[in-house]
This record gives sequence, C-alpha cells and structure tokens, in this order.
Amino acid sequence: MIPVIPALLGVLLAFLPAPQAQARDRAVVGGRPVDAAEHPWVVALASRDRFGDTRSGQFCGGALVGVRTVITAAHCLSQEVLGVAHAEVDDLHVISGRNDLGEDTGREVKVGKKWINPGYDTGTNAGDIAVLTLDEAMPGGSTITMAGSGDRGYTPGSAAEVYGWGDISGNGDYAPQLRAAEVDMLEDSACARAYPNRSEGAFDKDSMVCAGVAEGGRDACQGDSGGPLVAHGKVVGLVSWGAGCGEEGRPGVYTRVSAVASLVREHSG
Ligand code: 4AZ
Repeated sequence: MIPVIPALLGVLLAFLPAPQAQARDRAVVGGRPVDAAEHPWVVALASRDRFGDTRSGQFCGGALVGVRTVITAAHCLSQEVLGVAHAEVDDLHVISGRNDLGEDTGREVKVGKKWINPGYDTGTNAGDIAVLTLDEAMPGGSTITMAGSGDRGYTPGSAAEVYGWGDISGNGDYAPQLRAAEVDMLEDSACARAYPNRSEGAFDKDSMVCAGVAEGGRDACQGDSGGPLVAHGKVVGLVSWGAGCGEEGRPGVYTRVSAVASLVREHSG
C-alpha cells in the first residue's frame, strides 16, 4: 500500500473527470411516440448527402414558426455536425408531419436562405439559434408561436414537452418515430448549479432556459438538437446542450426563444 496524503488525494481526484452515469432505457429519452401530423411545427432537418437515406437524412430538429420560417440551433449547422461547411450542403431539407423517417409521408421542403447567429458562442453555447427560410410555404396552420419573455411557460414548475427523432437511450439508438418527453421548466439556479464550470458550456440565464426532471430519466438527447421545447402552447426553447441524457442532476439546457425572437423576425423571409 503506497501511503497517500489525503489532501493530495483530494486534489488529484478533483482533476479526474466526473463519473458519467449510463443513461439506459430511458428521441428524447423517457418519451413516448407522438403523431407527427398532429405536431406539424416539429420539423426534422435533413441532408441525405451528409447522413444517408435510411432516416430521411435527419440530423437535427427545428420548429416551424412561420410558413416559410424554421428556427433551429446554430450548432446544428456547424462543421462539427455536418462534417463540411454548411455552404457546401446543397440538399438541406426540412420535413414536417413524417411519422416514420423510413417513409416519405408529410411534407419535405428545401431550405433556401440560412441565417446562423454570428453571435453564437461555441465556448459557452450562448446564442445557439439559426433561422432557415424555406423555398416553399408549409401549409397554413402548421406553425407554432414563439414565446415572449413574460409568457407563463417560463414560470418554473410549468409542464413542458420536448420533441425529436433523436437518441432514445443515450447509447446511439435513434428513433424512427417522432417522440415527446414531458419535462418541467426549472429555475435558472438548477442549471447554474448543474453546470458551474465552463468546460461543459456555461449556463447563462439571459440566453438559455433550463428544463428537466429532478430524478432524471426524461430529457432531450443527441439528434434532438434544434427541436422545440413547448410550454403553454408556445415554443419556449430549442434543444441546445447538456451533459449526457436524462441523468439525475444534469438538466437539459435550451436556447431561450424569447431572447432571440426579435432576431428571428429580423432574419426571416
Ligand atoms: C446533443 O448532443 C445533446 N440532454 C443535446 C441535448 C442534450 C444532450 C446532448 C441534453 O445534441
């Protein structure tokens, strides 16, 4: 047995990465399938060139906030996600109302203009918003309203739903069907406490909103990014970041839609 000075051991342990709990059995972990046709404002971002045909090329989510306007996460259009610069992806599509990504149901429309927030900070993840303008209009009545800063959906304790075709386990099991998980809108302090150091991304209450469940098990996950968090009938957040999926004490962090709504209006159409 090598004698180790306890204080030194403590210092050494502090520099080890925190143990990552494995999320199991939990697009969205801990969710349920929902009818995409009844939620036409939940859209998939897709590129078959980049991601292949099997899941319609889906790689992120988005929200239809105007018949030709989709909001999503800026990081969805990063070179890290796409493998190439977004300008080189010329088959970017938005898909609405497709229940199974293996089918060709619903509406699929090509993206024309892209606006990626130049203020997006890849270090802290602040300002994670992009606006896509579609070549053709989606049907009227298929949009969702962006929440304003005073909306009651932002009240901590409000029930919310997060939607996506992403990972359902945290282990890379991608959902063929649209799913939704019920989460709670949380106090800013819950995310400030969960993510105290900037190595993981820094929680900023002005540009981000925190949602999850205290016991874990219900959350957004990889592939859900850019997709909507909905409370009281309005989109309050977009899936942005978090540590793992559905882990206790590790809530999801979302782009605060009310904080970017005027930027979105400025850059749509
Ligand atoms: C991701 O990798 C990701 N649990 C998105 C959301 C969350 C974690 C990871 C939140 O796109």
